[in-house]
Amino acid sequence: MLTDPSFPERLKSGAPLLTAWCGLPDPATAGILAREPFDAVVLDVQHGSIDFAAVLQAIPLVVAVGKPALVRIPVGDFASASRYLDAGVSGVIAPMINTVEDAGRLAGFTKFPPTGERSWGAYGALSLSGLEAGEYLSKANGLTVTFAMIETREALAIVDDILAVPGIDGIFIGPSDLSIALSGGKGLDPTGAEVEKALDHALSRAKAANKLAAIYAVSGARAAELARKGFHMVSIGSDISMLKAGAHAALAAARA
Ligand code: 3PY
Ligand code: MG
Repeated sequence: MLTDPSFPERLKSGAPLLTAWCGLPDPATAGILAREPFDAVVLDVQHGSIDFAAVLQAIPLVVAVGKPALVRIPVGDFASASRYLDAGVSGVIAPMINTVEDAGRLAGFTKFPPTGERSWGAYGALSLSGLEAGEYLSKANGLTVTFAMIETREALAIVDDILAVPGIDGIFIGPSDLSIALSGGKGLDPTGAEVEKALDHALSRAKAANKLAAIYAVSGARAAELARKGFHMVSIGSDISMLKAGAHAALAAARA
């Protein structure tokens, strides 16, 4: 099984894609969730305990099921974005993109010239895509998606400028950090009214720019609401939250 070359097109044209969200350090977790009916799997290196070596093992486990693997990199670690793309991820999600310069650096590390300055060495991606080197080079910018996370007041204020950066395929909204920013640090309310207004605005600006809009959902029910709004991709909960929910449900049933 090879990486899915239709992922960027499917994001643009089809029903909203739903992704798993993995932070646990064992790559097998991503392999297990990939076999559930998610459309893709995100490996969270920003807040998860999964590291570079484990992501490199997780990618082929996800691709083996015919699904795209994406990675969320740590804040400002743009060089790692190139390394994950070299290993075969189909998308990069970069947190805290607060300036046009941040967005330019992200695009620079994720897209080959003339759009960016990604350096050659896509050895994992070559075997997982089945493409010859020259073919991969000519197609790679369109085979992978680069998401800039919008999760601060600064980012919201310049969302049009971030969307306009060549090589930025779309935005990914972080509703928890956005709620902290919008409340001036007073609270965490990812489904509150202020966040709702902000995410509606960002979604409409992404659509106006003909770019992608993705978002994180705290639960399946919340993911359904966000998918109905028209987001192209919605990430649901996390491996840990699903493990805990499954344990709670089993114990509640056992003790009923
Ligand atoms: C946020 O909600 O801030 C995120 O980064 C999604 O996990
Ligand atoms: Mg965040």
